[in-house]
Amino acid sequence: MKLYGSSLSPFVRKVLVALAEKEVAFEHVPLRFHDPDRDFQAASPLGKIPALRDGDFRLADSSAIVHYLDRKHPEPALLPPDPRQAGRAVWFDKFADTELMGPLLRPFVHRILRPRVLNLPCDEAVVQKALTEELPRLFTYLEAQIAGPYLVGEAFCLADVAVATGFVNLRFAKEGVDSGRWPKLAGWVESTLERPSFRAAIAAPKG
Ligand SMILES: N[C@@H](CCC(=O)N[C@@H](CS)C(=O)NCC(=O)O)C(=O)O
Repeated sequence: MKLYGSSLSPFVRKVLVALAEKEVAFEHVPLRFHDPDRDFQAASPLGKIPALRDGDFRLADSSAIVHYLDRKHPEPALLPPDPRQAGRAVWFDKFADTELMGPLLRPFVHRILRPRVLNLPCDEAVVQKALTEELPRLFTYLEAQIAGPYLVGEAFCLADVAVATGFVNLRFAKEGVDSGRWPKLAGWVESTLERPSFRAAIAAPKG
């Protein structure tokens, strides 16, 4: 099995965590999005990372890949068996992808990716807007959702992976969750990112 994509990407990291949790052997190809590699292009129709190749099967999109892996390697389950919990896990995955990730990544994109990789300037005003206007209401929502060590039910699942992964990029940009204002969220982020699977994913090749 081959996973394409730099571990700097929160979406690639999501798959790296899933593979580590399930202890699946794989080869990591840490290329950037839109890399011309033919095999990668065949697996990722839009040129986005991550993409997966498993024998003659190819798949793009972190959520699709995690669902595939969960069926192929069911233990430990990342989609909870309980219908309500499964629904909530998919909700948090979607929330992370469509609502949270944009503003959560802005400090990383502007302070690190644009100046160091894309040869573009950092717009600190955009970063400050994310930190002071866009993220607080999302953090307040998450704070209200946390009642234990995991976002959904009694076990680590897709919801934890999908929401926590972007906080790694926030850390790369030297920002974090204010533990005075959002204590449960700050604690949950810290303990989730300490899991061996997250530590391995954070240390994985960046390309
Ligand atoms: N929903 C997709 C998002 C993937 C994505 O946007 N990846 C970024 C890197 S973090 C990318 O490849 N961007 C290039 C582009 O949007 O053209 C997933 O979960 O895999």
